[in-house]
Amino acid sequence: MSFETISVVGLGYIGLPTAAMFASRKKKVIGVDVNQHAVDTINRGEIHIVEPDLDMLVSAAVQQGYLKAVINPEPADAFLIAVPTPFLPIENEGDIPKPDLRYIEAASKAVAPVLKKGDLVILESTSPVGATEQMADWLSEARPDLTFPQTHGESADINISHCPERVLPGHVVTELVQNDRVIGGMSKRCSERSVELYKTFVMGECVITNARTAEMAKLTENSSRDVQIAFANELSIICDELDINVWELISLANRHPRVNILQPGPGVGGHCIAVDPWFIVSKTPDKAKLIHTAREVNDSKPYWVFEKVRGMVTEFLEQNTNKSEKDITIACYGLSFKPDIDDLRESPALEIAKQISSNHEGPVIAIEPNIDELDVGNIELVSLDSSLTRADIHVLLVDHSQFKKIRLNADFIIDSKGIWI
Ligand code: SAJ
Repeated sequence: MSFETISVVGLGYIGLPTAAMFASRKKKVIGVDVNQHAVDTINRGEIHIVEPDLDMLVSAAVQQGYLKAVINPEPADAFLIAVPTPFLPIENEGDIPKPDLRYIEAASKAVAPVLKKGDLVILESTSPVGATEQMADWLSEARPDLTFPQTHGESADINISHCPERVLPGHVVTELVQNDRVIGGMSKRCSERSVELYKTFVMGECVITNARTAEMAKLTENSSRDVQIAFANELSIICDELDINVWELISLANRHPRVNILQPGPGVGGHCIAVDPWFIVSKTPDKAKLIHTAREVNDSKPYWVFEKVRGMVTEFLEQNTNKSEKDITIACYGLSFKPDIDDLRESPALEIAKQISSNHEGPVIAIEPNIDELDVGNIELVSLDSSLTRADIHVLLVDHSQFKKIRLNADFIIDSKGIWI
């Protein structure tokens, strides 16, 4: 049976581009979101998130009548669940963060009433191992009149798979089409139907496995990156103590044909790499030692940078005995979680700027070329030219392309990305 109508539940950074992509291939797409503002914005042909080229895709899809957004699910042939999987609130400091599956549960319960025999349900949200089976149980509890793969295998009425998204923010539109796709069906038939669905727009290979392996594959990709960045961050701290330029060191080591070290920075931000490894650690806490340590190394890096700034304030005062801390202006260059984006959520740079602002007695200014306003503590958003003349201490936190174009000649610089030293 082919897929005439496709429903995407959760119209965020993954769901909306995916919905628009199916619509661009002339499929009827029903996007579902609990956020009325998002629904209204999309139905006007506009977007509520920042992602290159997505505005044109959504505008065309809505105008041509292939995409509409609604609050409550409607019948469709396939349902893709792309809702957030954050952490549960941490009760005690040092506790291992645990995944919060409430959005998947809510989406399953919302979709269940409109399911019919022959439908395909795909979990796209990054999830701990076992979440797809859990989703299948929620669906089957809500619809005892239908059969599901956990009890009926190949002959089930409803097919269920986990097909994790793996696209890089800022490159979503191209990566959705070009990346290979991991397809983890709960049965062979679930996988085959999922491949058929994704082949609507995916040019990369759709590689079949089971649901648990697909869940672990996504977590492994992001954990691998986290562990590698932790190695670079640990090296940067070691090199600082040994008076070695870590960026020169890494570029030398990377000349070895089998070495490829990533870049140190102020810490790891975003909603994926700093979160997903915990899904492995919380499931197997006694076994996931390296992954756990990498998280701790990366999470502690912003505080290390902050301590370096405090040390530089002391040094400045030792060299300028006529001044007090109140006279020192500190400039933070970059606040987003990675270069050339406007996303400040889960940003180590923003965390460092906040720490500086709440501990420093003098003015704190920030230069963030990708945003127009800032409402954080008493940090003043200024232009690059203004900061270059006003600041006494320059703290580079994000390697935005605008910052790479200049050479800063100043006595007091902390460069967490190695572009000015
Ligand atoms: N970072 C470093 N050093 C590096 C590379 C990155 O400190 O050498 C930092 C960045 O500054 C940022 C953080 O790591 O704070 C994460 O940035 P990122 O570009 O590595 O990744 P994300 O979070 O934007 O997207 C990742 C991608 N995963 C992998 O590359 C394995 C993407 O493909 C996933 O789809 C996405 O997570 C996701 O949604 O899970």
